[in-house]
Amino acid sequence: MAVLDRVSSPRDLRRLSDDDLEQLAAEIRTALVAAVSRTGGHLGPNLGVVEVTLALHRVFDSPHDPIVFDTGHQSYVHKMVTGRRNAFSTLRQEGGLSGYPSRTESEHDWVENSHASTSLSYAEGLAKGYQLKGDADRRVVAVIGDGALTGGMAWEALNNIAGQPDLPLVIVVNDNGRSYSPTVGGLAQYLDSLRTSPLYERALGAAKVVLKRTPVVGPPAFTALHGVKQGIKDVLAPQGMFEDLGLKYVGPIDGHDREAVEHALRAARGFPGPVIVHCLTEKGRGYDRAEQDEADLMHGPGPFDPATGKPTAAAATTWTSVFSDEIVAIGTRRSDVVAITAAMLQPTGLKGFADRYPDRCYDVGIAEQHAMTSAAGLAMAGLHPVVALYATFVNRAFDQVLMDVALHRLPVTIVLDRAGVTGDDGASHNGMWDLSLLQLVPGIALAAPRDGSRLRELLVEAVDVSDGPTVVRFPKGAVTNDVPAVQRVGTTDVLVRDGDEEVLVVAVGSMAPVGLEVAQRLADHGIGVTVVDPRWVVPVDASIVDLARRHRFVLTIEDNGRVGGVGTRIAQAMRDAGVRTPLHDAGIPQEFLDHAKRSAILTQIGLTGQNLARLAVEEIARLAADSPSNVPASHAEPSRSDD
Ligand SMILES: Cc1ncc(C[n+]2csc(CCOP(=O)(O)OP(=O)(O)O)c2C)c(N)n1
Repeated sequence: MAVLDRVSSPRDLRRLSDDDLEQLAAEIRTALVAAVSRTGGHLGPNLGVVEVTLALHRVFDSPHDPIVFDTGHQSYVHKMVTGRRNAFSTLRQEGGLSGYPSRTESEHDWVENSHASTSLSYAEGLAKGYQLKGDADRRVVAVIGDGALTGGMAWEALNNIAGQPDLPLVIVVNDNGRSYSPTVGGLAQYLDSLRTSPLYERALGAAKVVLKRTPVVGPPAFTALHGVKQGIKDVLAPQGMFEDLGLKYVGPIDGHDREAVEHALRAARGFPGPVIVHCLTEKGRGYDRAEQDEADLMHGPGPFDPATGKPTAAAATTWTSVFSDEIVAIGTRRSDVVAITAAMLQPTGLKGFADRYPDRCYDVGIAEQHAMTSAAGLAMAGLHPVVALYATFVNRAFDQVLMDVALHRLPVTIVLDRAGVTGDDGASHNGMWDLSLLQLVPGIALAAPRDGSRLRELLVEAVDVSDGPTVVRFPKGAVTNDVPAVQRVGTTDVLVRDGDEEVLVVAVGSMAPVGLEVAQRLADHGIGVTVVDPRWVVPVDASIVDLARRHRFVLTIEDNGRVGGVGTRIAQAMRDAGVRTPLHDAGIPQEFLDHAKRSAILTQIGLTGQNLARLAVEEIARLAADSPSNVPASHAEPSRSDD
């Protein structure tokens, strides 16, 4: 019987022998590769934390002792040993296991995350809360990667933790030297100095022997352990950054030596204050395709063949790759264009630009806020920065866009990939807030390209703007076929003009194909329809208001939250101009959407041609009923034949 089959809760782990535990680690790795190769998901990060996770669950009493995984993408092993092993065939599938910790799944999952660098703040609050309530026997653990440790929130939390020397809190730094790409910055260099020194390698062997002999009960054990490690650390890293901050430090420890990790954790558990346990791990450990993965494609691959590591789906031209090519072309023409990524060079498509113009491309770590204000500084210096983020992560930098970029009318272009429903990664990865948030910013211009040609065109237009921020947002995945315009009015493309001016469909960006389907269905019902793509959705183009005035009903369709979205903004512009045409603003309901395929979610929330055409037909029928003389008789009854 596989050892994994004998583990249904962390308690079972504590009964296993060393041999069983070694066997278990191997079985978990096999199960991880098998599951992720079928469903896609986070592989490299999870292969790297197998021993650390086993050690954590043997030393701490989850869920009584909360274990908070930063970002949460490395929580699969934790899920496997907390009773969810048999559900892995449903990973990231509708109704199945989430790719991140999920409170509805298990009492062992304390937070719902995916946005990085929050674990230390959660942990600090939990520990402080238990302290206040007198729950002295509870220990709180945060597990944070060297990548997540580059985020500003982590530093804010460290500052607060360091100011509470009697706060019992264990911070496990899972240091694999990488975010997606190698982690950047001074902290990374500091951690690297601990990791790579040959002195450390030699000292580690000796230290392990001492560690394993150290009795591990309470503060004295910590002191003994710490003394040993202090000696090592001082040789290697005289600056002692963590200790200078006032935090106890244990490490570095070989994160694949489960026994050594356990010893360190037990010592840390017994210490009555905050302790950093620094574990060195290897991303992708145990699966050669992930270990030799310089481009870090195994960080979060789609379905792949485990034998070759190659994706099983045919490669398609993605929105990201169109952006990637165009930004290189722009960079070639414009030496003032510089690019910034927050630790996502490859995923945001900036790798090509970085290869071509290494001096003009900056990876700032998981630091969206800093990225934005640094862009403001670059713009003040006379450059035109392009900050490439996933749409969901721009939420982090709202104040910086508002006060640091826009207030100074600085020319910064923000490129948002993964805008709209992304689906598989669940609630926090959907890019459904950017248009609502960013349209609050005075002087900003927001573009939503409908296809690859428009993405290229709008990107060029965006970097040509010299007074204030511009945004270009587009969805995840394969780029759709180009949708030609029949006419351009103002900045707006007219895609369809069919029959009388009855329904005006304003299709935002990637919703153009849905708009076209609505038009086709309305035409089938003999209803006149105009479909437009505003291209620049903010500010609202005057021609949209003019068109709205001439039509009987306006339907806006956007892949963004309905509250404060483009539809609301157009309705407001219409009201301001005295245009009373009824408007329906179709978009994403203001809810946290469970993970599922994008197409399934769009259907579920009614963002389909069929549903929206029915809505428009019904509206035209209602208007006809209100004033029959204005509408051809053939429109009076809505048809439901295509329900
Ligand atoms: C605020 C934010 N920005 C960007 C990301 C995208 N992201 C997910 S994992 C990751 C790298 C995390 O590195 P690290 O913490 O070292 O964990 P590892 O994957 O190396 O185990 C990044 C940048 C994110 N999750 N949150």
